[in-house]
Amino acid sequence: MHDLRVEVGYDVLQANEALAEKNRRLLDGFGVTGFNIMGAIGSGKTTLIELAVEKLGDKYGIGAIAGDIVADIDADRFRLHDIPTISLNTGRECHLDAHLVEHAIEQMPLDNMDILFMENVGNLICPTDYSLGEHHRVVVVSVSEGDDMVKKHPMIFKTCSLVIVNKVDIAEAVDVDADKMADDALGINPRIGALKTSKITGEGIDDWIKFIEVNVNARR
Ligand SMILES: Nc1nc2c(ncn2[C@@H]2O[C@H](COP(=O)(O)OP(=O)(O)OP(=O)(O)O)[C@@H](O)[C@H]2O)c(=O)[nH]1
Ligand SMILES: [Mg+2]
Repeated sequence: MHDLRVEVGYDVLQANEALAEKNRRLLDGFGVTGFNIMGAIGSGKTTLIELAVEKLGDKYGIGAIAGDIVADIDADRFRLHDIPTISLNTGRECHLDAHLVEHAIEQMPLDNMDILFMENVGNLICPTDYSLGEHHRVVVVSVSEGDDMVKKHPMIFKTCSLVIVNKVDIAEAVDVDADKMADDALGINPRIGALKTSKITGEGIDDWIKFIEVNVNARR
């Protein structure tokens, strides 16, 4: 019984990986760079995408997928920026998967896009094993989650090229060491890039924008 469960899980992940590869090839064909933005609930994923759209929207065609259990709240925030947006509600599932994203990108104007932000469901565990067809994986944590948050959820940090420690403007108020959170991520994955950011002070936002641009331009 136990073996059967393991095999089923493996098959599901294999099938997802095949679909993710199909999505990636589709994005490649249109020269679109995909970013899978993962992270804890309320850590600032939507905010960081909005800031990127504000700074890069004149220069690049940007589209967004808003993944949530229910509701269109994040999708509506993206739509306010006048970018093509698809809302994906997962129901009881705590992550997006390649099949959902396949249907979303079918509806997007890929020929007018350079960047696709895929905001995953707020969760540091479930999205880890499910590739969406992205080119880059970013994980957002914030100081308000406590400075042990990274060490408690090591797997997701192993799969990402960038960790963003957000809301550093309130680090002192919540008595959390943002540097420790970044160092913990580097301890888990020495190749990960680490940024500390704040929408309030603007700290690190230029580096976030630079990360996006460098990776988009590298694929042109
Ligand atoms: N103080 C502070 N608040 C922030 C910062 N970034 C985001 N917030 C606030 O944190 C709250 C959650 O931000 P969102 O961007 O919605 O977070 P999210 O990760 O998209 O949330 P979910 O999609 O619900 O998981 C909002 O009230 C933001 O205004 C920051 O740098 N500093
Ligand atoms: Mg959000």
